[in-house]
Amino acid sequence: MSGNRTFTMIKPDAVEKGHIGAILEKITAAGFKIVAMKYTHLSQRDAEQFYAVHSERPFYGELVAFMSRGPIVAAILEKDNAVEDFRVLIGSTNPAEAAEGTIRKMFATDIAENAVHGSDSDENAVIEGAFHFSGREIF
Ligand code: YYY
Ligand code: MG
Repeated sequence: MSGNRTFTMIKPDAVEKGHIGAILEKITAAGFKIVAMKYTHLSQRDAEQFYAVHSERPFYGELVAFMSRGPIVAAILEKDNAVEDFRVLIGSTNPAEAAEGTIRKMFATDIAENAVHGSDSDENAVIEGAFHFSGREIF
């Protein structure tokens, strides 16, 4: 996974609201190929580990509780310039500031429950993909 892949999750709020299909449609219509995907549920411990980089931030406890409250879709996506292009497709962390037509603008609840995750670097895309998928699950 180098340069042309990113990692995403459809978060519990968007799953609860029935947006899985619409979000996957936006992702594939934007030219991303799904190379790995699963419907799964993070334990509290999983969420703590995945977001360990934010452990000192004031929202960490809420973030962990939110991300472990229900099932998610995890996926690895492939496209040229995947990390940067996917961040553009999802929009700003705060949906109130996200551009029209972005996934967060369309489907997010608020800054804490913002519908989707997108890796912020090629290095983190590899780490986050490996957190969820074994080599045999990536095609
Ligand atoms: O990469 P991105 O998801 O856009 O934002 P991060 O700054 O990495 O924060 C991760 C996650 O934490 C964010 O998607 C929602 C939550 N969060 C929050 O609840 N409140 C904030 N002020 C900032 C982030
Ligand atoms: Mg981030």
